[in-house]
Amino acid sequence: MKANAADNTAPACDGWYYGNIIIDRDIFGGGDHGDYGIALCDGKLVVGFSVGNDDRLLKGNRTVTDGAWHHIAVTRANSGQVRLFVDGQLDAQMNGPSGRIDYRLNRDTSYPNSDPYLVFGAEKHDYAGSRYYNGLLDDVRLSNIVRYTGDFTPPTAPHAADANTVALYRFDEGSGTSITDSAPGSQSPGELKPRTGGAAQHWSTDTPFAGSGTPLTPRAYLPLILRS
Ligand SMILES: [Ca+2]
Ligand SMILES: [Ca+2]
Repeated sequence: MKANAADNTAPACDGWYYGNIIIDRDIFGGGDHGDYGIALCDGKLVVGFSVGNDDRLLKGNRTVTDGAWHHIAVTRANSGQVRLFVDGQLDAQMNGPSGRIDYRLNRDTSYPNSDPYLVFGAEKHDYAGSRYYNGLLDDVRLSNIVRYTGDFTPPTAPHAADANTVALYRFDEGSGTSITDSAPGSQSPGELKPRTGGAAQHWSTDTPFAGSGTPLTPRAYLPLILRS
């Protein structure tokens, strides 16, 4: 991620949904298996996750809205342990509710156009007063293992699409509204939902990796389920 403080002005918060939202995997109302989100509050990352009515928030310590690229990693184990790493350094950790927080496939929902989706750079329901992340994202990887348990050297090249990668968004398209999933099987392609004015404003040539293509100023809807 790369963001400026002046573009992300949410104050300190006690819920990720009050921040400048980077990743929104909310379910309208109670979380079913669970729901989660990542946002910026007072220039720091917050990671929220809930199982049933147990709603928790991990608050980061480092200010990341300094206009520089940062490698961000969030891990969650089935035990409920959550860790946040900024540039390979442990920034915050906590133990929360255990159990799965993924989307329960084929569940009944009154919100089929939002509940099943992983949304980047927006509050998925466009809730009145909500704030969206206003910055760059590149090379977003979702994995089915805990990648990091301690400090690590952040990658200097795009993430590998290995067997534990369940979705990988390179954002190398550079134009248009189709978002490729570079994970094996490419099961979760996304769609850019541009603001008024069109898709071009969401693309940038700025990237943390030399020669790795184009990151996205995000406002994309990325499904984590296959749509028939
Ligand atoms: Ca919810
Ligand atoms: Ca890229």
